[in-house]
Amino acid sequence: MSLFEDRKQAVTERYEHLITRPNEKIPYGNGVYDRYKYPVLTAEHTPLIWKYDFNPATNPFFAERLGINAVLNPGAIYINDKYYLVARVEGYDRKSFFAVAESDNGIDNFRFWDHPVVMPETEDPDTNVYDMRLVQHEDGWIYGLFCTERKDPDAPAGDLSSAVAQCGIARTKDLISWERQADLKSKSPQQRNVVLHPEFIDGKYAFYTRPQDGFISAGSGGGIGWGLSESIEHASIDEELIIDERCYHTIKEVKNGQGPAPIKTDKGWLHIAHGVRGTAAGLRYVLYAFLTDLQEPYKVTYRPGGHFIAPQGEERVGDVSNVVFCNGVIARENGEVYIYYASSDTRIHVATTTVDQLLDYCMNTPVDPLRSYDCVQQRVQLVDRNLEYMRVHS
Ligand code: M1P
Repeated sequence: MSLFEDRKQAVTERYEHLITRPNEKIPYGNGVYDRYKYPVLTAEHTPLIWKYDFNPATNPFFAERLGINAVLNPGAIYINDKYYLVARVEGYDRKSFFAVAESDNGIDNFRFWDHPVVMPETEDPDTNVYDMRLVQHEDGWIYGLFCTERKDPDAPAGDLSSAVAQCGIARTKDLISWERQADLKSKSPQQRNVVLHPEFIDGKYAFYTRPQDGFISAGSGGGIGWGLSESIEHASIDEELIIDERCYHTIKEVKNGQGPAPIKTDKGWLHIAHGVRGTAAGLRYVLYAFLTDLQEPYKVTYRPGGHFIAPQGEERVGDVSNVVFCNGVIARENGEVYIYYASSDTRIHVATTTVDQLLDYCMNTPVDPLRSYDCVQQRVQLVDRNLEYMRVHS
């Protein structure tokens, strides 16, 4: 066999084995959700035809021509009995693009479609696009809101890092053809982690936002915001209300951001978000959860303290270590919930749970009392209640 055929066969077999490998639930969990042994998508899951030239005349060594560096931060949606992820795929050249992968069960066997998404542009071309939030809106469209990043036009000469992040908006019926709308307008110089609420509020489109002063740093801004727009074709928010603030000495001290669109339940809207704090080893991103009012989704009703998911084991290491990030969740009508989170900006995992477990978590986890003394009191109360319960029931 030629070197070309030999390598092609070995690489193809390894790829097929990877994308058909069954996943395994890690036993015991924490009673809130279950993690799985294998990531659901990695750079290695991307189709070989995206990376290799399959013609031996032009690629005698069966060498990679266009590498993929990472697969992360997917939007998620369940349509016609299938689980779809619109993943952020990052090439070796650092540019991200979107691509759809589908699975029958949501926990393994995700397979990318042959072609990545060709996202139309506005008159102001995007340098980089990433982190799509998929929303089935009650207006009948599926929306994808994502970050569009461009070089800061006001950056001084020689500054090749400063960028402006804004919210790109596109809509689709089939995840194949996308209609790009105008970017969201707001008063904030930077907008990332913008999410469309699935229902109209007062007849308007409602957005979760994250106003920031800088591309990386919240500055005087930050927090999860909320705003309304008459139009989605030319979305514009005049007033942003901060509904979930950053807070000193918590998991969201440096910044935070809404994750996927919230899940509607009879007890309110269930939100998954990310919180960031600074450490000697750099920023640490964890996930947290909260519940908001059913009629007034901008009013937080329950704030469980601390993190909901934090990077663990191998999840802690990657291109941007010590990060978990979530912008995709699937809530089935039967109450099952699939949380898709990326670790360290490198790979995608799933955690499974139910709406009942998430509501129990939100409504019965004590709030962060913000001071060590009060945290001890909180724990002592739990210990005392347990000892009393065990005494009575022994
Ligand atoms: O590197 C961690 C994350 O950083 C950004 O999130 P945020 O805007 O909250 O800082 C995003 O670029 C995200 O993609 C990335 O995972």
